[in-house]
Amino acid sequence: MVDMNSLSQALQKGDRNTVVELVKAALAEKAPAKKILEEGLIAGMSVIGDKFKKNEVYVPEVLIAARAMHGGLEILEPILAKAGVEPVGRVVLGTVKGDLHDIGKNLVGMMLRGGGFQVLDLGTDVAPEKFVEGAKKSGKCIVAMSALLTTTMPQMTGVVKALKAAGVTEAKTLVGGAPVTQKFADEIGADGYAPDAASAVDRAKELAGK
Ligand code: B12
Repeated sequence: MVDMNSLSQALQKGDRNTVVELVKAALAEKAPAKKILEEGLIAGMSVIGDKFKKNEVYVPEVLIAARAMHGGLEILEPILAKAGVEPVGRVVLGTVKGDLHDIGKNLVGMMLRGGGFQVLDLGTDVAPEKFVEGAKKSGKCIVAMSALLTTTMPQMTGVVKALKAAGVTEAKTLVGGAPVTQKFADEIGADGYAPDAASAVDRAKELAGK
């Protein structure tokens, strides 16, 4: 029997090959895909998330663990989709208009996927209307915005306003990026702020009501 803890451990070490092998072996033993996802992959990624918050691991370790996670998810996703397993929530993610920084955004996206969210990544330099379009497509979702420049932070205000103007009331907004603060989030009327990728998952879960 494949032990979910060894799968979690392999993910934490960033050992993609072992993760892929163990996921395949667990499926061959008829372990439910949801269990493999929750007790193996998501459990491992949340350990990495906690360590990242405490500065016990750094960006490269998170990226390697996320790559291993991705290996496992590729195998599980079609099975989960067929079984109709609902994601924890949907996130429309992007770096705001005029801003090309995407390392932090990508990390946030990886951790959110690791937390069981379905992520629509719109990339960088995303105009408010693109966020609105993505949110309309996704229905009940979280619009997550990243900004690394003080000059592009005001774009977040634009997105919050554009969502309201378009009547997209089902979408919550989450903001982050090095210059962004809780105070700024409050000022622009965003629903949430998180200082790092691991906390982003906690906030997103709160916003999704999970
Ligand atoms: C790498 C980098 C670049 C790369 C970007 C490559 C890429 N693909 O991303 C390049 C070289 C392209 C670049 C360009 C520029 N850069 Co630059 N860049 C950086 C640098 C060194 C690191 C940013 C980074 O990736 N950090 C690592 C990640 C993991 O951290 P992070 O982004 O903060 O993300 C974390 C959190 O903030 C949070 N988070 C991030 N997004 C989100 C979103 C949500 C929803 C949530 C909840 C959380 C969250 O979680 C992440 C993970 O924990 C910073 C300096 C710094 N130390 O921050 C400057 C910096 C951001 N850049 C700066 C500048 C000025 C520029 C340029 C204008 C330079 C120029 N004159 O051309 C251009 C602008 C280009 C543009 N239009 O965007 C300034 C910004 C100053 C300011 N206050 O506005 C900085 C601070 C450097 C400095 N000290 O002057 N840059």
